[in-house]
Amino acid sequence: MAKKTSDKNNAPAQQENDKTIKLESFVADSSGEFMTSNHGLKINDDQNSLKAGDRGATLLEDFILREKITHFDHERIPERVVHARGSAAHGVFKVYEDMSELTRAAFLCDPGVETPVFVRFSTVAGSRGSSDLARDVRGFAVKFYTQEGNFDLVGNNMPVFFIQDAIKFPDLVHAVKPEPDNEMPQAASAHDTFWDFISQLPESAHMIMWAMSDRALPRSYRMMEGFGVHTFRFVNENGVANFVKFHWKPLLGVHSVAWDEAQNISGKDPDFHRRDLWDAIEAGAFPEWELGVQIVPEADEFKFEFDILDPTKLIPEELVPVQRIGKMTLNRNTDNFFAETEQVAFHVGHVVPGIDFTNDPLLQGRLFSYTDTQLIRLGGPNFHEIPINRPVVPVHNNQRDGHMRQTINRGKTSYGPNAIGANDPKQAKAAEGGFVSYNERIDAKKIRARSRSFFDHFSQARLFFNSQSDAEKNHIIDALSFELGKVKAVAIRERMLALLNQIDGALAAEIAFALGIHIPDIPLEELNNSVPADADRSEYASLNPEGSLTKSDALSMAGTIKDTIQTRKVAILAADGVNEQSLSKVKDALIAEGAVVHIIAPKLGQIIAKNDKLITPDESFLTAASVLYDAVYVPGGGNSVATLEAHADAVHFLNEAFKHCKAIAADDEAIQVLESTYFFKKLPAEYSQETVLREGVIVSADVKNLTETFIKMIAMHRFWDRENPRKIPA
Ligand code: HDE
Repeated sequence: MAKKTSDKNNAPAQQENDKTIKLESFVADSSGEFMTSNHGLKINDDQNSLKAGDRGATLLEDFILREKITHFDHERIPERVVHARGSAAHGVFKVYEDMSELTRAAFLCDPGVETPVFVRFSTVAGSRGSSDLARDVRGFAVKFYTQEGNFDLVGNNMPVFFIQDAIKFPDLVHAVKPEPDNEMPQAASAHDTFWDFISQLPESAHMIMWAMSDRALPRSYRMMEGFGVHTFRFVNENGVANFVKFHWKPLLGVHSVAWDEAQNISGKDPDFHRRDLWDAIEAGAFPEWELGVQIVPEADEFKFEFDILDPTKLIPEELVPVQRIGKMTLNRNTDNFFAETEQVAFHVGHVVPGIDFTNDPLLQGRLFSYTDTQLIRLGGPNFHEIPINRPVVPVHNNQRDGHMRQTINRGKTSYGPNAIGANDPKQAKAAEGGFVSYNERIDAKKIRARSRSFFDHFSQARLFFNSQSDAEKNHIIDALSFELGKVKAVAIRERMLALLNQIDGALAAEIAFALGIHIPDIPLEELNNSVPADADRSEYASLNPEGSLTKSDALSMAGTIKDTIQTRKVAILAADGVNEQSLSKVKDALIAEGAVVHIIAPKLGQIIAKNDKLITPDESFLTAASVLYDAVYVPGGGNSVATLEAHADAVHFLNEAFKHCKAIAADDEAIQVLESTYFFKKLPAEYSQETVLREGVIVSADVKNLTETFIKMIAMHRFWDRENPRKIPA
């Protein structure tokens, strides 16, 4: 079987694994083949339908036309009701050490085992064709094809959720989706129905802080954390259970873009995240995450100030550290988007022995929803037979038939117990790998209710806000001011201010100022409107205790990994007459550090450098945009500098890069170009290297010094201090 290799930049081969080998048998490749009908008949004329005369009516007899058009008419399937917009890739996972003390899951017990994975990232609210850069939660769904069956870790890039009980999920989704009368706005929560719902539901407060934070605007899927959200259980060989929270920690750090930038990217390249993931894998820069776990012994279930079954709460890393237990690497792009990314069916209920559930009421509802939704989306009960969904281990049971059944089950018996078929397929004992549910004791009355232990709706929202850097706090304030500013009903804005006031008075005051209204005095007991008809409202009143932890560094992105420029995109602006030596030196140094470098010129074709060398630009100012890059460099060269200085798009490129707090470097010879920007005069006339570094802009006559400083600056990702004072040049 052919090994799939990457053809670009001598990148490492995109490796085979158990799953990709199995997928090969379903792959069709038409290279060098004759065209046939779906039934194998060779097609002679695919250009003309069968007609009565060359101008004549088309004949019903044309079975070839009918087959082709009919298939086309049925090409679409319903998009996912949530997480419709997604991108996926293949990869592998390996555990670092034997985890058998905690779990009997075989793929977590043997560091020698490499488990194939398929990972789909997504936005939540938008349709399939919507922009990647919507302000939204991101889905982070991982299918592990283990030797004990598939384990799906269907998580998000935020560790908590909007609601505490699955019964509210349809309401949440109806509220956030485009409004039903006019189907607006697309892929955005900034509208009345979303905030109307949220403003009645204080349990959403914590998640709202995450959703309004920079986490909702990832720079890349490759630079996001992932979270299982719910508390799950690990169960070991002896049946001993521990609670577990799952985390994914990206090795490139956690980084975001600015809101203004996100909105621009949505126009310039709505496929920005999809392209970024695809390009990185094609180039052999395989994205990596470490799998982390927080372990809580069963005996400690009630030791926290919050309920570990409440999905609006996280377990602060200060209280329970995250142990990194393995690494996932994505190393192969899909062959076919529909067959793989669209048809993949995740389900939180796909577990393996050693991993089990808790009574988190959101998780319990999800356990129903995921199979159910595939029945409509993928059209019937045999979606597990679609190649991407098949486990790598054989499937044997007495389930039969149904739409599009692929398996040809041999034998007379499709029931058990049976004697005719020697009772096969047989049940597996626990020791033989059979799944046995954790023996949790439940002794309770049947009741529709919410536990009082779920009613502290604000302390972790406050913990999150307090843990943010100043820049991150400003972004949250701006996001809420934007979103609530888009809300038309003043009463909704007011209710939201009352809610936010419970989180932090100064936060609410800033937003009230932006909205030009006062914070209404709604008592805490009256904030929760998610109350059963017969209930005493006071029983459903939110609580707002102080919380003993005031700050958790892990919740801020400020301290993330900032020592690599791997896969960062750097633009070099150049025109005829450019100084080729400095351009090439900087370019080579950036590439050596793993960055992706594009030369951008006034037009495509070739640039004639000052030393007469020909340089082929990757993009022109027409096809590129500042928002698609992480940093920009302007080399010297008299004519090039004069051209760029007079080129509105080149100056705009730099202005925008500065506005979005990106690293900027220029040769001393190119200083005129910077002088045409709005920001350069802001730098002290006598700039020292340190001052320049802090600002994220370096101008130097010494290419070596420039390159070293530039690389450090790019690794820092953004210079958010530059947002203050805020100027809008572009
Ligand atoms: Fe989902 N969710 N969800 N969800 N979810 C779906 O399943 C649902 C929730 C998540 O890339 C659907 O196959 C309910 C939390 C991801 O294919 C659907 C509830 C978390 C994906 C569904 C939740 C998620 C989905 C739609 C509340 C983070 C995309 C299509 C009880 C831990 C998977 C589909 C992919 C998809 C239901 C809440 C993550 C309708 C009822 C919490 C990443 O079944």
